[in-house]
Amino acid sequence: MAEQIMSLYQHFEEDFKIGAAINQRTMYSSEEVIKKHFNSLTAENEMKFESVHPNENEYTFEISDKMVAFAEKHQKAMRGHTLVWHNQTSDWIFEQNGGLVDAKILLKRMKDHIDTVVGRYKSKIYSWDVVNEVIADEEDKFYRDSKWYQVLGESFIEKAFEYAHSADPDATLLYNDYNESNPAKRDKIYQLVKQLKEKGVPIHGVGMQAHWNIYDPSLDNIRKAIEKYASLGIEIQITEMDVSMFTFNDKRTDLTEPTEEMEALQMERYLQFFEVFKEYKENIGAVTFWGVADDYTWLNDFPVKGRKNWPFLLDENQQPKEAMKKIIAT
Ligand code: HAH
Repeated sequence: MAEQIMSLYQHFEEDFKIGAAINQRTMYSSEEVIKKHFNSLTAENEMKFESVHPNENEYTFEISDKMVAFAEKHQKAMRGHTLVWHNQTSDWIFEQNGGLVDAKILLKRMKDHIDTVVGRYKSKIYSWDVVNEVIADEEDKFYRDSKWYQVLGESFIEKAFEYAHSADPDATLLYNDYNESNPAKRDKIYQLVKQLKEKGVPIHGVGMQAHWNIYDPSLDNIRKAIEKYASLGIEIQITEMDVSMFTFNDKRTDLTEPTEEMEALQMERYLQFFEVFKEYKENIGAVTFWGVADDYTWLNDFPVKGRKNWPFLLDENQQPKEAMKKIIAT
């Protein structure tokens, strides 16, 4: 008989939700471990702009509806990802008469999108990643140079939050980004959210994507980022956590399984992360992994196509790793 282990989400029930990103395949292939270990779900791709709104007058909700029904059936909370982003967004929204769309029309299209998507899942989705990744990675630059920014300037950010809030006044609305623990980027994210709050924009929190690895970022920088965001009196969610076995610049492709050293480091890091999350449980509403188990992760194609990675607490056989057992035992 398989060894019994307590549930990860039940272990943290008093602290924060434990989430997983699911897709059309993993929601079925991992159904049992999802039921057992997670109480919050995010669609990995299926609610993104290009998935639900391929043409101006065409919304495609078949798959996202299935996911919401799956969450309801298993009594899991559901997060929404994502409304306004520079990636995986249909080209038509930025086009008009063969050129770049004008500001008024782009804003109207954005409003229609947000009204329709947020409205459809009103009271079924507890929190939305309203705006994703608008801060630049370059230290000397504040905003990312996206089509949203080119056409609307920074104003699209507050508009997105206002539209989302009127479509579902009860949803927790987040600004979501990666490299969120890097001090320079952290300070820009902080400035952005602070300015929005001061203007009275309905933003309720920061999503720290947490695409981390077994070496970076340092625990100290993670702690400082959480502290800084928390000082704004907003909610923090860890929205897309994974702990890669490789640093971002390590492009090696020779491994068919993780080394023992990698596994040991990953365990140590996971234990430290969850200790910090516990410390800040008053500020943290949910900790979501960007997948379920090591049998599927987007990192198998990013940043190196076709390279295996093992970033989660459940292994390739969807069995708990030592790290998971230790987390549950503490
Ligand atoms: C995230 N970006 C996105 O929010 C998520 O929607 C996607 O499925 C995976 C990761 C992280 C990211 C990126 O898109 C490009 C470079 C670095 C990090």
